[in-house]
Amino acid sequence: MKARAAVAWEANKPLSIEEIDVQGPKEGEVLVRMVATGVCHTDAYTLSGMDPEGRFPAILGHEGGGIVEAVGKGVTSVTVGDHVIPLYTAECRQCKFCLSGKTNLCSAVRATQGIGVMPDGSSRFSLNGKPIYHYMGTSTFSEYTVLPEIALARISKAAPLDKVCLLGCGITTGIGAVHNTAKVEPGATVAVFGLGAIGLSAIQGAVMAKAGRIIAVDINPSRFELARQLGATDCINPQEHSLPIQEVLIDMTDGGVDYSFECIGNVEVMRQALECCHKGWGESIIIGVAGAGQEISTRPFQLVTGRVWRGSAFGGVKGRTELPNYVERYMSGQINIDDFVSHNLPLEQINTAFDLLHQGNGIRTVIHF
Ligand code: NAD
Ligand code: AHE
Ligand code: ZN
Repeated sequence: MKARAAVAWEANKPLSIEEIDVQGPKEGEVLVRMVATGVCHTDAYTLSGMDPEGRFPAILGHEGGGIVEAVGKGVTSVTVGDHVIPLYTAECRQCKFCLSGKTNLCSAVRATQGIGVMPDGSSRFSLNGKPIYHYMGTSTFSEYTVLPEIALARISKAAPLDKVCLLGCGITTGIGAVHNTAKVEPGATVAVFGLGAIGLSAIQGAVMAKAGRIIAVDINPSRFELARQLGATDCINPQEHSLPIQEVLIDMTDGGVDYSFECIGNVEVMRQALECCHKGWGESIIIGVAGAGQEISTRPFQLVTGRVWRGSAFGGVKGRTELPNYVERYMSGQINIDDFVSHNLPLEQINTAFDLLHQGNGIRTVIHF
């Protein structure tokens, strides 16, 4: 079938809207009609050419909401008409990772996903006979996309797909990192570095966890209003301080924070986020994705004296099992999504969404098909 899609032909070039060919779902696969998708910083990161897994031409996008259009042979967990959120972290419920009880990372389709193809090694997208790569196993910047059944969360049909699409990445990642990765406890002091959709969601997660103090850090002060509205108790712009930000935070908190979250992808800030943690127990969670070749560093003494570095992918959330409940919590008013949608645009204007993201204008653009 034909579909309108935003194709990334090469790194650092605007996406181009094409009418592509989409092959029907093979065994275990599902064809999804995308209704809406967010644009996450990770899409911009891959488009920038800094992603070691970035392959071109590709159809980017991983924060979608859609409706099942057709199912391949053997598919049992979703049916035509179901509302779904694509999962870049699949959940097969059978692999060593899924059975470990220790992680949400699933190994079933991750290797082929990382090289831009479906589990059988081929792509379902093409233009004039030339294959186009999938991205993160989701490719939500296409009107129609194909995913393995194990990479779909079936959600309530009552939920607005142009809002809950943001649970496909940003909002779930921030909230999940607080609950599943850090396991923030009531009364804890938390610092959040970077106040995009991920950092702001870490703030809402910290409020749910009843953190005592939530310090929001960003160099873009236009982010502070929403941060406060969501529950940040302090907002700090490092550019307004002459001391290194970790020292500022240590002074503010009688020795450092209990938990910090890096939601930027900047390795210097990752160091600051670790070093602002309290001696003996402070934990820093890396959520941000850093470019190819970049490395983190700190004095080992920081770890010897009890600080802990962790990382979090998709907030540690097992998508098929847990995402439907995130949707329910949005529907019952426990999770804020609406305030994160700063712009709505048609697919044809998707490059404007990337411009807005680079300008730090608004939080999330939702693309409508
Ligand atoms: P975003 O661009 O919307 O927000 C990033 C924020 O960081 C902006 O407000 C920006 O002003 C701020 N910032 C930039 N440099 C800073 C600095 N030096 N100090 C303080 N603040 C600074 O991005 P986003 O979509 O919220 O994504 C954030 C990061 O999380 C990205 O690296 C993205 O790739 C990553 N991410 C990771 C996961 C995961 O599962 N681990 C999931 C989603 C996104
Ligand atoms: N391709 C990059 C890694 C990118 C990365 O870390 N992705 C996050 C999700 S970002 C969503 O906005 C993630 O979940 N990672 C775990 C995984 O399995 O990819 C690289 O460096 O190669
Ligand atoms: Zn994302």
